[in-house]
This record gives sequence, C-alpha cells and structure tokens, in this order.
Amino acid sequence: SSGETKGIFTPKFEDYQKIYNEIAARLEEKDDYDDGSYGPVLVRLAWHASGTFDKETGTGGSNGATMRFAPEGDHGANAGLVAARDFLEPVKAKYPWITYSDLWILAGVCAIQEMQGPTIPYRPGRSDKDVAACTPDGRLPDASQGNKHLRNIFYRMGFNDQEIVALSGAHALGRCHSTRSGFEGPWTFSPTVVTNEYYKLLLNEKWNWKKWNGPKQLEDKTTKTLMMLPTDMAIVSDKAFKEWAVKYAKDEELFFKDFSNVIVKLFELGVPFAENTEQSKMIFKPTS
Ligand code: CCH
Repeated sequence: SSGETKGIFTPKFEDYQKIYNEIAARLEEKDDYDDGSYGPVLVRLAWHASGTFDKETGTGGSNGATMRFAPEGDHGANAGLVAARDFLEPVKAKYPWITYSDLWILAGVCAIQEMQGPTIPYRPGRSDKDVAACTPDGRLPDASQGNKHLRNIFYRMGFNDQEIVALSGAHALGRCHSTRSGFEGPWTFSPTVVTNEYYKLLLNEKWNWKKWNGPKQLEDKTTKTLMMLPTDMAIVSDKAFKEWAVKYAKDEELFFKDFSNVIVKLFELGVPFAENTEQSKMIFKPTS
C-alpha cells in the first residue's frame, strides 16, 4: 500500500507502475493517430525535454518541464509536441501527485517498452520549474546540418560518438510532418516498433535527394516512401559514426543494450536525484 505520512503522499513503485499502465492503456485506446500510435511523439517529447541540457552551466534537461511555457513550447524544434503533452493531460489529472517532468519521462519509457523496445530503467525525482527556467532556442539539433553540428550539440549534453549513433536509432520510430518540421515521411516501414531498421536502411538503401518544394531531405531509391534527414546521412558519411552504425545494423541486441543505456543517461541529464537512488531504478512491467 502507498505510504501516507503526515498527509504527504509518498509514492512507491506500484504507484508509478499504475501510471505506466494508464499511459499504456491510452496508447492502446487512441490508435487513430498518425501510424496508429502516440508512442513516437511521446518519445520525442521526452527527448526534447531532456536534450536542452548544457553540461557547462547545468541548465536545461528534463528537470523542470519548461516546455509547458510559451517561450520554449514555441521553439521551432518543439512544433507539434503539444499533441504529446495534451495526450498526457488526463493522466496528470488522474494522478496529480506526479510532476510533469517525471510524467513526460515516464511516458517516454512506457512508449519505448510498449513499442517492443528494450527495458528502460526509471528513476523519479524531477520537479517542475517556472517560466524563468525556460532554455534559450537553438539547443536542439537542426536537421539541415551535418556531423560537426551533431557533435557540437551532443557533446554539449555530455555524449560521445557511440552515444550519438545509438540515440539516432530512435528514428526507427515515427515520422516527419510537413506541418511541424517542414520535412515529410517516416524513416522505416515499421514506425511504431523499436528495431535496428534505421541503421540497416541507412547502409543498405540508396538515398537520393527528394525533388520537391520542401526542405532538403532524402528518399529511398526503391520505394520513394521513406526519408532521411541531412543529419541522418551524417551517421553513415562520418567515418567514426559509421563504425557504430555498422555494428548496430548487424546486431539488434547490441543496439537494444546501448540504446537503453544511452536513453537512461539522456532522460537523467541535469536531474538532482537524492543520493543512493542509483541502485533503486524502477523496471516497469510491459503490458504485453
Ligand atoms: Fe528526431 N526528429 N532528431 N530524434 N525524432 C524528428 C522526429 C522524431 C532530429 C530531427 C527530427 C533524435 C535526434 C534527432 C524522434 C526521436 C529522436 C523530426 C520530425 C525531426 C525534424 C518532426 C516532425 O515533423 O514531427 C535531429 C536533427 C536529430 C539529431 O540527432 C533523438 C536523439 C531522438 C530520441 C532519442 C522521434 C521518436 C521522432 C518522431 C516523432 C513523431 O511525431 O512521429
């Protein structure tokens, strides 16, 4: 049972698993969105909440949920993420004790596991901050750029080349929307399942520039239905990145292990956890 001390509710593992189950049930129920799931956009919300982190100043990151406020919510990179935030509002209303910052990350964890991805250990402990903590625009990656930009952005968060490549595999999921980023289309044929298909397609397909009025993106030669961003191509045109892409294309188990480790690191950037919680990460039971 849940601890109640002097009227202060102290949530336990079971309470977080309840929220996990609630999100999973909503994912199952609301299957008329995009390719049949809100899962990908929930993963993107958790990533954009976390990916503002700057290791030099300790600012940004998932602790704060400052994307709720206009300055940050209106950043170009966050266009469309209101769909994910709105999806989670009824969950917040039902379990008001969880912070938005913990909820958004829990939703990312749930979405990855429910889309048949690896187990993602979770720690709560984030608190919501006010509008003053909003990060400046420009901390998230710009898809029109290349390897130098990727290193600038991800080194600032504290990641290395292997971790950049492992994180990029998230583009097995979801799609680009012309109404949000300007880009259009999915990266893989199974955008609601976590796989290593992103690396396989990058390496095995031939990619041509798409002829259209939109921003510069690539299309696969065979079906012309899949896409890659200029930054995605950097994962195979840069020698050091490519070595990891080849490994992950050959070995889905290795990708799952490295993806889980790096996404946990991403989701915890800048979060001041209480001491001794490292050993007590929660492992949620998937619903199927
Ligand atoms: Fe991403 N991503 N992402 N991405 N992303 C987009 C969509 C998703 C970049 C640009 C874009 C990561 C890294 C990068 C997801 C997860 C991750 C879109 C389309 C652009 C543009 C947005 C739209 O139009 O709706 C760039 C540049 C980088 C550089 O590395 C990382 C890291 C992650 C997670 C670990 C997911 C998931 C989506 C699909 C969202 C959806 O709505 O389907």
